[in-house]
Amino acid sequence: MTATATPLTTVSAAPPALRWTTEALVALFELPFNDLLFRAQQVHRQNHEANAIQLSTLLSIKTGGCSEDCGYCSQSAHHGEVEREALLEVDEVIAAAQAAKDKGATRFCMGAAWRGPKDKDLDRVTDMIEAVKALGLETCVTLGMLKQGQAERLKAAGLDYYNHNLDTAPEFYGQVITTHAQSDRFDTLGQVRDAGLKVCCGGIVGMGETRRARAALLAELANMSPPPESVPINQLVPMPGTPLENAPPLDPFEFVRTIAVARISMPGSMVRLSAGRQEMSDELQALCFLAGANSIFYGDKLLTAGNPEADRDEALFARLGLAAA
Ligand code: SAM
Ligand code: DTB
Ligand code: SF4
Repeated sequence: MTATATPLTTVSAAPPALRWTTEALVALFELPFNDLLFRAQQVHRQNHEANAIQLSTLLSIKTGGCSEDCGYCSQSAHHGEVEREALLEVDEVIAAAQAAKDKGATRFCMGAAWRGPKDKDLDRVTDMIEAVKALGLETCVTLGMLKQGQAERLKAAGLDYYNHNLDTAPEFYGQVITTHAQSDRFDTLGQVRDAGLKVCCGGIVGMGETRRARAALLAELANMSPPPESVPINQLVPMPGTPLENAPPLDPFEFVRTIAVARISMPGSMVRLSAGRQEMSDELQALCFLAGANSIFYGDKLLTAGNPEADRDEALFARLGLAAA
């Protein structure tokens, strides 16, 4: 196949939006590895500092017992095996955020195992956001699907980013999640945008999806108008007890290709090398940075899964001449 990968331009009110077809992104995936990485590096350097990495630290503020049946998630009541924990106290969150700041993180991301928050839950979450913001950190929350008015409440509390992933291609979504539809995710993303929040939206690879499905997910993300400011690319962490516990591992080069295609199709976005880093070698992570990843989750825990120790990341950054941004 010839690998032209030129985006289509839609006819609409100015400015014209760039649209990527799944086929164009499949063509990028099919380039020789070196050609793909060269293109990704060019786009990366035209749009970002070449050696800067943004650091976000995660905290699970409410763990387990979620009503949804996402096949990858340890926190689903349908199959998850993690110990449930009620919503944390604001003081516990402040302590964790201060520790993250002291280690060098610039953004603090709070995640809750909810289908969506109740208005009453948001009272405490907005207190958390105000307190974390007051420490001088950027704030991000991921709370599930939002109801009318909730995004505005989060914005008023000082929230910078809302994370809500599309997770996988539309054609694969129903094989992984049955308790909500991808269209529900778009509804929430629309509310987040309308409230003036920045969008963090990405997905998971390594769930047994095809290359075309990976390209279709990236096309959905790249065609959002505007594209998400932050795009987390998670490699499936196979969690015990979940339906995807035994998913066959993805070829590491295919993961690097996914990062490169995300970089090329979303030039201005921060692309985050997200879950799965603990299982990756330093060399594989270096290839991901070369492919255009310029953000990571930093700190020894994701939500329930492990993540590399800060010391290991600092040593890797020093060896690669990368600087925290
Ligand atoms: N409940 C909210 C939701 O689903 O949006 C927020 C928390 S949920 C755990 C946040 C994201 O974590 C999911 O959208 C998914 O992309 C990612 N995730 C969850 N489990 C994962 C796993 N085992 N491996 C990789 N990513 C995972
Ligand atoms: C995202 O895309 N990845 C993060 C964050 N957004 C909330 C979560 C990864 C979760 C990995 C599995 C776990 O820790 O349970
Ligand atoms: Fe619940 Fe989010 Fe896990 Fe799905 S990914 S089961 S919505 S916590």
